[in-house]
Amino acid sequence: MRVLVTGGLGFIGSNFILHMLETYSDVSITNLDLITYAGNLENLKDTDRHGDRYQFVKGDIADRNLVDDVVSRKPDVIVNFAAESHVDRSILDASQFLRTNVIGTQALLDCCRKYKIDRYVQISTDEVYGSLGPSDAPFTETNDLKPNSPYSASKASADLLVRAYYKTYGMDAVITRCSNNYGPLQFPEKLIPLMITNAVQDIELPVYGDGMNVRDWIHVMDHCRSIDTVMRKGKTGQIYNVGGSCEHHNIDIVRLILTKLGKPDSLIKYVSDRPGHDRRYAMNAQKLSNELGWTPLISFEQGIEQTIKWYVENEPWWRRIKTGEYLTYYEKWYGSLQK
Ligand code: NAD
Ligand code: TDX
Repeated sequence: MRVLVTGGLGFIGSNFILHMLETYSDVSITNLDLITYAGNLENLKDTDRHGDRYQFVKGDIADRNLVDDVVSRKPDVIVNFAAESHVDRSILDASQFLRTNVIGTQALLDCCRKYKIDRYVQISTDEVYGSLGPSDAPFTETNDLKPNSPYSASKASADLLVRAYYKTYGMDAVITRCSNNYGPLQFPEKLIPLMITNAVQDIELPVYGDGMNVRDWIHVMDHCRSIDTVMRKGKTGQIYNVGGSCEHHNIDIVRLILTKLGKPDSLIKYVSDRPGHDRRYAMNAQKLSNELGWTPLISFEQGIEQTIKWYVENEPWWRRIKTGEYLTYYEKWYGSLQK
């Protein structure tokens, strides 16, 4: 199987590529990635040992000519991870979110159609459904799309385009919508790696609002296995929710990280809330488990332990990232949240 992965230098894409190369000897991967601030060549330095089963192309999914050239090599399947993925950055400026997440998806879909690619997989998110109240049932695939941030609005727009290409042109396309991922190689702007690395650095841990927002956590390898399953066995035109059935309040996650690292709670700093902050996400992934037989394998206790250990052991990886562009962003965003 020849797979074109986009955005494979980011957190989930690079874990997915490593999973595919290590699990199957008959899979080859081309990775198209723009190397934005979130893309890191170091994430895939271990692909050397897979020889010509892994190939990298630097470029923008919104660059039609380039996408046409890459897709004309006729992969069997395209898996689109490439996106601007951080809600807070979308609040500061949504422009790049629309270009990559919407226009980029359209360019991929058009080329997929032109070259009659067998299958297109769109990696989407639980955030397209909006926010739940404390006693609401978890999201199912039939929930309305009610995105609340520029990021989630751009992801919902991409999902609607995928649906339209399936309906209008009969393209073979599937969508996965996953809850919050954590694990090795996650960019330290996201909650879990930010809190781990700030705690190691003995700098304050910024908690938005009252810290009582709820996220449904899943280990990145369980997410990668679900994508592999949907890519191979998913029914055309279908949407599959993916989740860990593992809801936690943000503040509990932050306290757990501090305890595991032997750091004091006094490092916690409550800051102003994220504008439009979704209160709760929870996913019902019954369709995926009943129809395709997927279930998550990694418990949160195991996964968070392994993740903290990974960041502690890979300090040079995140120290290099927490400089330059990242610092400019950090100061601008957290400066705007000081109470
Ligand atoms: P990430 O920000 O870590 O990585 C994104 C990757 O896409 C980077 O390598 C970046 O260089 C690349 N990229 C960005 N713009 C590009 C462009 N125009 N052309 C080519 N490459 C480009 O993101 P992630 O956390 O790995 O998320 C991957 C996908 O999964 C995204 O589509 C995201 O919406 C979705 N998702 C993420 C989560 C999560 O918890 N992180 C949960 C559900 C869904
Ligand atoms: O400094 C922080 N303080 C804080 O309290 C940060 C960065 C986050 N938070 C809160 C906001 C959220 O309630 O933690 C929660 C998680 O925040 P993020 O890590 O930014 O994730 P979230 O906004 O939930 O979105 C994530 O899950 C769905 C990913 O970033 C998306 O790409 C994915 O689609």
